[in-house]
Amino acid sequence: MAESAFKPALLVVDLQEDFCPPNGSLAVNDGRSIVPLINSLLALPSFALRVATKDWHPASHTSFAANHTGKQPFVDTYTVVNPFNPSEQYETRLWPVHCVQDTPGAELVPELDTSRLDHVVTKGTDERVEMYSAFYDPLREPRVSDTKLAELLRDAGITHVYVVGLAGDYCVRSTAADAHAEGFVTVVINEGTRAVDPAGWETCKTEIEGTGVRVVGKDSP
Ligand code: VGL
Ligand code: ZN
Repeated sequence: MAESAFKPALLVVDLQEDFCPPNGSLAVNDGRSIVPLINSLLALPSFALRVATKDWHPASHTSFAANHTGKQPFVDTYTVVNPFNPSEQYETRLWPVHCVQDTPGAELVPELDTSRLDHVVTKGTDERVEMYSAFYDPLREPRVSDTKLAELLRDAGITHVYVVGLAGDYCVRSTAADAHAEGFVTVVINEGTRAVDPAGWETCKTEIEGTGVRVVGKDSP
């Protein structure tokens, strides 16, 4: 019988200063506490590929409340419109200014063992569209931005993708959903992530599992 292939990649999502206490503009509760576990994972010989992503916005990015008159971060939403197809639209949450390209807040946290990384992928670089997923933005008709992460993983022969980083309920969730949709067996490591909305994390995990992604951790082996 043919052995089933197992060539895993580790994806470290947006482990950047602006998502971490104490100074991050969009600090996720306890966000920095996941770094030791992630460094241990990065050191495992098991992974065939180790990729980090960086949220990497121009100052003019449409997801910043400050770029919409009278709108409040965390509270208000706005409509993203596909620049190539104005009939494709969706509502999404507005954020404080964060991860502006080439600013200290956009740096990977210094504790992260970046020497283990094979690639760093930047995302959210198009000012016109929100992009939580490390693969592409949610606009599909036609697609607006694509990091080519799927090709990177496929070219390396990756079969399984393990996702950690920030934030569990936004970029980790969207990245994992797209990894699964791209045909990779996809696993989110519960202890390797933290949520913007911790009270909603249990529900969010159930929703993530509903997309075909597994969430594993000490309490759910
Ligand atoms: C993220 C909100 C805005 C994330 C990025 O990395 O989860 N969340 N931009
Ligand atoms: Zn962002």
